[in-house]
Amino acid sequence: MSNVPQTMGQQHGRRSWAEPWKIKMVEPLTVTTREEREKALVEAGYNTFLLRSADVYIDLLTDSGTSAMSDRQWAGMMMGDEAYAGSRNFYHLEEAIQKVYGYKYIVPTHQGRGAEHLISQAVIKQGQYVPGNMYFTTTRLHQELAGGTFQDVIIDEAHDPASLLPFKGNIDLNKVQALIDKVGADKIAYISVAGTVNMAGGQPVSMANIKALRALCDKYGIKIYLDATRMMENAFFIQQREEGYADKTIAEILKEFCSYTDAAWMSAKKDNLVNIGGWLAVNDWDLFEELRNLVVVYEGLHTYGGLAGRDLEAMAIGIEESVNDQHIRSRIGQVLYLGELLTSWNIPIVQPVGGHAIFLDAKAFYPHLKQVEFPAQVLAAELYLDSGIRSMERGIVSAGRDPKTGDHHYPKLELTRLTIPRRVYTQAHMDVIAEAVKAVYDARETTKGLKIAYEPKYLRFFQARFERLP
Ligand code: PM9
Repeated sequence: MSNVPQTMGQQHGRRSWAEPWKIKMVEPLTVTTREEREKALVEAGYNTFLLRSADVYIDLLTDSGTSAMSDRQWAGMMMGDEAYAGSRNFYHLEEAIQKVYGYKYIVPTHQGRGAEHLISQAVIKQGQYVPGNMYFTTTRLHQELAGGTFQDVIIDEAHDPASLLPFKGNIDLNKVQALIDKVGADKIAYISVAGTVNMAGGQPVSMANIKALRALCDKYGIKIYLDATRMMENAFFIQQREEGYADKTIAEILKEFCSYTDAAWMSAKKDNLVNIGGWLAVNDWDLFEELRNLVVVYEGLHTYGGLAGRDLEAMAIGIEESVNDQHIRSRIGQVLYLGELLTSWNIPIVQPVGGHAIFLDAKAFYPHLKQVEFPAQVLAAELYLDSGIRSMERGIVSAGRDPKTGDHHYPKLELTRLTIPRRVYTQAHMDVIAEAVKAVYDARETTKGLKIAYEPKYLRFFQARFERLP
């Protein structure tokens, strides 16, 4: 672990980091009583996605679309060119993506899953495999809906919350080679690489790993497509942990990483600091033509992709802000601060702390609960009851069912995610969150499980309802 800096201040002696911004506008928070929260939770079927945000105190459901925009971004919103075609904001966005990520051709989409839908439909043929470094809910579903079969090729350590490897998002090249040997390169649609890996705890992929994957794929003519949703955060971990990158900027690292891939899709609602937006970026003209054609069917014209001109402008400015070293340093610094506090109280969390969230290890919280009693869903409910803090289940409920057998997928990781929105909460909020988690941990032995009362067909974690077991 010695090469994994957990305390940002350590690198600079006693000098701490601080947010590279000051607060200009505030939004009051709601404080509720336990009785009110009991009622709200039952009404929401013990699913934090079904709570009204007015009943939430600190909202750690997601870092998606929840960032605070800067004054420059808000000013950019006023410069929205709402022409149906050829809005100047599109060209600004195109330039920003080309400059920062380095890809040639850009297609905007309304958010990440819009981009996932288009690329999956464009390139996956019925019966092909899509190897990836752990599944993500919407990504895998779009790959399956396009006729593909997802195959997990992440290193084994990613499934172990206690493993301290610095790059737990890495792809196991032996697993990729074994799949090529078994099914043949033609049966592989592309390699789906996410940086960082959300479901593994926000764990990064190293530069050495993506380079080695590139070399392997070149041997067989296989494409690498990148889920760039939290790639800025991945670049930060490379800067901090990988030999040879300490003196490089986030911008340099990001561009080098992307250069080993053929295309990317993006949920701009995360790294790019906007409340809505997404994009696809590719280097191949033929694929671009196909995507540019598909986007008009499902999202909107290729110069707006389902977004308003003002949203495109906010995204263009957000991209430039998000690649700033001081921004990333303070963003991840806040996550590490919370992680260190919980670790110092021996609360079981995924280690090392990842980029966007703290992932509580619900199996270790509630060893008396079976996985089908939904320990991570229980933990999210208990945390809300204790303090009005909203988190998200990332375990068996999120994993869904095997489309062939209909049985639950049983992921090794049964986690509850405390996701930190960008530029929104202060260090004092982090202390309050840590103390609430401690209170729930102290009461863990008497906590009961849940059973499913209603289950929707797709992405069940969003809308499923639960009841308490006796
Ligand atoms: N991630 C998250 O909270 C939003 C909703 S939960 C499904 O973590 C990755 C790595 C994501 C992601 C969304 C998407 C989809 C793609 N890749 O939500 O459609 O973390 O913009 O992006 C969520 P959209």
